[in-house]
Amino acid sequence: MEPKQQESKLTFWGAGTARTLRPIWVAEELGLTYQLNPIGPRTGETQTKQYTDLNPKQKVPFCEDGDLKLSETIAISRYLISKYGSADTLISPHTIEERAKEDEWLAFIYGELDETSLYVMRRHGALAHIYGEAPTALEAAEEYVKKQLNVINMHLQNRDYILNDNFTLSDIFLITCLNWVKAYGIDTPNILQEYRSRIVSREAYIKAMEINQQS
Ligand SMILES: N[C@@H](CCC(=O)N[C@@H](CS)C(=O)NCC(=O)O)C(=O)O
Repeated sequence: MEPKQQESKLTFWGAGTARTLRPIWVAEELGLTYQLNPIGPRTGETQTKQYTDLNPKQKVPFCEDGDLKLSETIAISRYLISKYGSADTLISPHTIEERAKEDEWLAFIYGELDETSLYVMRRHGALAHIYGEAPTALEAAEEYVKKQLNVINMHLQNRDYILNDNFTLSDIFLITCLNWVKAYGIDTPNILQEYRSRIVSREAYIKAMEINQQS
């Protein structure tokens, strides 16, 4: 199947974080052409009037595709795949049941791993000067990360990817969190380390990492 035609000009805002990597990686998997404005969080670049008019949340990443303006990594990534994905690139699951399983994993990875634990570690670790010192929360969040990793570890015992045999958006979200886990030096079960090693050799990932580092 031919990749779907890209009609409008795609622009991303934001580079340099686990979250900004996601839309860039999706776009690379899909073979899209896009412009990147590699602004960073907490550099003042998200606080300008121009950017605040675009995204009142003053956060990255952000995506513009023609008239569509979109924030939130899950929404942006899903949109790109629904709009431009094909059987040769990345595709959303076909059936309602498969989509429900993808939702289940995305909600778990984003809700439990990213926001509830890794980002808590970031807020009260490297960003404690902004969000406050909270050593108990920091310690509890690390334990919480390990608990979630165990669940994923059990799930990946007999599978190559989160949704069985297909590389999907759930894997992109999980790898960006596993990179974060690695950077924090948190013990990671072997199965998850092997899973990560397999996926980070993808051409689109390597290219996206290079592009995301240009902040
Ligand atoms: N729920 C948002 C989170 C976005 C987010 O918090 N981005 C961080 C960088 S990773 C940011 O822009 N922080 C700046 C700030 O909090 O002021 C998403 O998934 O896109």
